[in-house]
Amino acid sequence: MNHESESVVSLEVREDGVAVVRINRPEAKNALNSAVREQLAEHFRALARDQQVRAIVLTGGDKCFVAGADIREFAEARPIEMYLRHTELLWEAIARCPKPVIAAVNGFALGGGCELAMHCDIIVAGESARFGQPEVKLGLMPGAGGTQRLIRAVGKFQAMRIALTGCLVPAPQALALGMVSEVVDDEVTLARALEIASEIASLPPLAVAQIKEVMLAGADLPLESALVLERKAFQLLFDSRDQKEGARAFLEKRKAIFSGE
Ligand code: CO8
Repeated sequence: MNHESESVVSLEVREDGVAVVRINRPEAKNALNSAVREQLAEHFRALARDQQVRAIVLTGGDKCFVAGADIREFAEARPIEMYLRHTELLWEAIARCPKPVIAAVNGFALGGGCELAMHCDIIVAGESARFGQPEVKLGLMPGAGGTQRLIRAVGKFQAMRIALTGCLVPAPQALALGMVSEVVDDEVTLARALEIASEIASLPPLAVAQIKEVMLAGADLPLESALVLERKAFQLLFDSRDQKEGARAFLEKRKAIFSGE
């Protein structure tokens, strides 16, 4: 690692099975330097394997989600140097996380910060949050999925407008475009994300994991192949105890007790 080992990303695992990953670099608006990226990846890799963890909340705190990649770290960089950083391996740790990830976004989610939010499965935004892909203003372009995830989320004409102008997208507009899942008062962003995470954490984890995997993998497949994938995952769940318990509890008019198996 080519950075100081200070902790810029904290992790808390709560009793309800929700993990809270918090980026904490306020002096640089939580910009993603190599320390933040590596620590994020380390936490996500560990959380993916932790059986106690059922859902993850990713936040940058009350003031700012993430103002992008750290511009200082690539101001003078050359292409081979950028290639050798292999930051795609760090992003992959988040993209491939099998547990649902809920972003709690207050303040700015710009550039790599907007891309980071789009790596998540659900985005809760505070009413004054602002999203954007301003890389074009730096002579750059989105480099961590921004062109592709944005166009898939909001369609061609809004994605082009946002990426080609580098404009800021206020949270209510982001909601109308389908860039975020919910907009809430700034003070309750994290609480609402935790509430959603906690609800998911109480549900059968095998079903939750299959839904996430099939939705993400299927979105990039031809419909017929995606439907086959869905059917196979659906059938697989009939081997889980939680499926039997869910059906029996419904028929016996009682609350299901899920074991996670
Ligand atoms: N990188 C480094 N430092 C930053 C960044 C950043 N992205 N954003 C803010 N900071 C620093 C500022 O330099 C400043 O530091 P200092 O106090 O030492 O001068 C401190 O944070 C506070 O920032 P401001 O004084 O600018 O605060 P304001 O409230 O006035 O403005 C903004 C906040 C609007 C967020 C403003 O800081 C800004 O525009 N930041 C840059 C936003 C941006 O352009 N982001 C895109 C970066 S490029 C990118 O993300 C490419 C992603 C590709 C990913 C794949 C990589 C391989």
